[in-house]
Amino acid sequence: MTEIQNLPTINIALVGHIDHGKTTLLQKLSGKWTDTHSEELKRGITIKLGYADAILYKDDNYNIDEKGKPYRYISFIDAPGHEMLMATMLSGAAIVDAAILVVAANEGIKPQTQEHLIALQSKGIKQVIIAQNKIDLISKEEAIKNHKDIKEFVKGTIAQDSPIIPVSAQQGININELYRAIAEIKIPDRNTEETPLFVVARSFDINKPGTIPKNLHGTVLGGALKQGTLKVGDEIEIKPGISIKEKNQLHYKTIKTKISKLFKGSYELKEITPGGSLSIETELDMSLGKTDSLSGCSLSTPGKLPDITSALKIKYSLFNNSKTKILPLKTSETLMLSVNTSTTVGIVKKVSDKEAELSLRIPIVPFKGDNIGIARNINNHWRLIGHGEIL
Ligand SMILES: Nc1nc2c(ncn2[C@@H]2O[C@H](COP(=O)(O)OP(=O)(O)OP(=O)(O)O)[C@@H](O)[C@H]2O)c(=O)[nH]1
Ligand SMILES: [Mg+2]
Repeated sequence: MTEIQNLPTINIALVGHIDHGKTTLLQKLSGKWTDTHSEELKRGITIKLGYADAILYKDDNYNIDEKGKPYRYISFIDAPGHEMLMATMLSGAAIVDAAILVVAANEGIKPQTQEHLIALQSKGIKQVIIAQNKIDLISKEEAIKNHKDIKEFVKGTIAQDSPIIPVSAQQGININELYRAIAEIKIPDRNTEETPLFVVARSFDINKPGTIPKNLHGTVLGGALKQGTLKVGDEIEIKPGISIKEKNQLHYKTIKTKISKLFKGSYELKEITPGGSLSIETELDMSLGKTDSLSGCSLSTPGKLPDITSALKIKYSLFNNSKTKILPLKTSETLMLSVNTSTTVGIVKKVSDKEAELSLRIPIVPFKGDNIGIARNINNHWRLIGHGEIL
């Protein structure tokens, strides 16, 4: 157990265009299939974030078969590729340190290959590995051509110097090389002394039907600890908290509770520090966290979180490059903003070419300097057009 706590830990998201093989690759990397919801199985696509943890061992090769010495603890997050699920993908990107961008070699660069790379940038992620997948479907010449296309595509982006690793997720080809690249990702400095800050990406009820009341568990919050340390027994505060409708207006009520259990993946721990997919079991009534109702919230010890706000001032830049021209932001236009694991919609009140002030429909917990993804509604789809920082 202490071994788990002391293993260097990294959170990695799998991102990329729909059907390019993220979930299949994650299954090979972690040994687990993360698409489990009935709708996901029926449609063959990922809808919610998937979670799978693995311990990487170092022997002659890196492996997850317990050969050699434990080297790293990895929490993988599987993101959906469907264009309508970009907000979910962004919330996943908010809780990772690095990403694997999956590109199916037989299809090449597609709209969400590009959009997800931009999303990583908007979340401040700098470490990217590119998995050139489905190489079993193409010839050597096509693979070389696709490799060149990928190189061209990443020029001038955060993935400019990323390794491009040819794999077949389905056939299990070259997964070792991917493990090696994962082993080489630099683990960010973890700050365990600062005020704790946990961002919630999901909330759920873990009780089985028919559990007798005295054995009932409280609401569980899953996400990432960005800084600090949390211990069993700690008092915590959750913001914006629960929404209450009064006279047709939504109000938010901060929640106060206590930590009853802590988990890193499926391992129960007495305290947690940053790194890994973490879950906090609270003393809250289990009905409060049902169906992700608390996802997007921030959590800390009481009195430490900033007041929630519906008025936001940001500094921003648009993703203009030689291929895409993005129209400037306009006053009165509606934008979708992704802040940590939360998504909100805001109306532009004031704008210059570098800064903007927005009025938000759902309030956020504003941390100065936090990254923001900015999306605009284009032909009924939210498209990422820029990124910003809270002022
Ligand atoms: N031939 C071949 N097929 C693959 C490979 N990897 C994945 N597939 C197939 O591609 C299809 C899509 O795979 P998924 O892993 O569900 O793709 P995904 O990227 O997770 O899709 P979304 O989550 O919906 O974005 C499935 O039928 C897989 O069996 C591969 O390396 N080779
Ligand atoms: Mg998938």
